[in-house]
Amino acid sequence: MAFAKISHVAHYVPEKIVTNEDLSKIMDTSDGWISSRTGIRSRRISTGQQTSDLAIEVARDLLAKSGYAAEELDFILVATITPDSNMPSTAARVQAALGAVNAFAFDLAAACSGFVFALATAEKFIKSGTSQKGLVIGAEVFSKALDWTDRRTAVLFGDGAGGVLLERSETEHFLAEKLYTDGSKTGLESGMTTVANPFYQGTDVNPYLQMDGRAIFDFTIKTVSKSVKAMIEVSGEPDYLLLHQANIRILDIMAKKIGLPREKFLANMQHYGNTSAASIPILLSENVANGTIPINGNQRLLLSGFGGGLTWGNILVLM
Ligand code: 4VN
Repeated sequence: MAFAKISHVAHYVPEKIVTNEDLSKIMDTSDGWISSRTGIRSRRISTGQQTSDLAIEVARDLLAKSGYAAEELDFILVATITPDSNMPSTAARVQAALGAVNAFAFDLAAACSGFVFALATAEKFIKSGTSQKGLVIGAEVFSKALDWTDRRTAVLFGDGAGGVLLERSETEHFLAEKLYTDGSKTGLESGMTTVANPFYQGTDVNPYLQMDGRAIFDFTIKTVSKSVKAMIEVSGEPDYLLLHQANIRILDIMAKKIGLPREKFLANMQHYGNTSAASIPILLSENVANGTIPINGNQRLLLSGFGGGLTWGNILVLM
């Protein structure tokens, strides 16, 4: 029987920091409003770097930390809804940049749940015995999908990438997993970025992210809380919960609803905003780097992604 484990983590964010104060100069908003309603104080914004550029930085760091050669990788999965292009995939661009000639590579689109969905997928390649090791990366340049005249959405998101090296293990590290989708509620969050194509001319397709914030917020509180609680009831209490970083108030409310101490809910959206599929792996990587999460095989981490689709999903992993 083969098992999978996360052996290394890495993240990369663009250099440029855009504060709430900066945003208040280009739209009718304020630091007071953004930070009290969302917890976000600043975000990183790409100046010319594409999603694959961010993902390649993460991939190179994962290889450096592990000591593996690019040729040893069996797969590269990139979770993104802001790919450089649909074809080639962002993952194929990463594969080429690394020279990972033995790896198959593809993108996976599940919005803010993308990293959790991709990690669940990658684990199966290892568990089935068909793959030994590979990279799972969440990467977004969300700034290119935002309507910078819409203060309801533009202030919420940021750019960045994070990822893990997943490899074969003799013991079980994936303790529980459950993924969900409700495609009937897709209108709560949508976006379409390829309107330059004449096919879309004369249609009402909107190129920018649109979000019914209240509805997404309520869905998260009600449905995602319930799913996390259900996992904990069956599989036990985690040491830390790494939830998608959409809004700090979500963490406060979820902690109460689930009945766990708020300190167990890690947060970094203050510095990065909502980075969609990148938010959980950036959070994981930062907390490994600062010593909060030692990779010692004893840390029970509950990863919870939720967002557009609607999609949501939870993984309880031992790291
Ligand atoms: C989960 C959530 C959000 C989200 C929804 C709404 C929202 C984040 C609207 C109300 C506004 C403050 C900001 Cl909860 C987004 C995703 C998708 O990544 C997932 N912020 N807000 C206010 O207070 O008026």
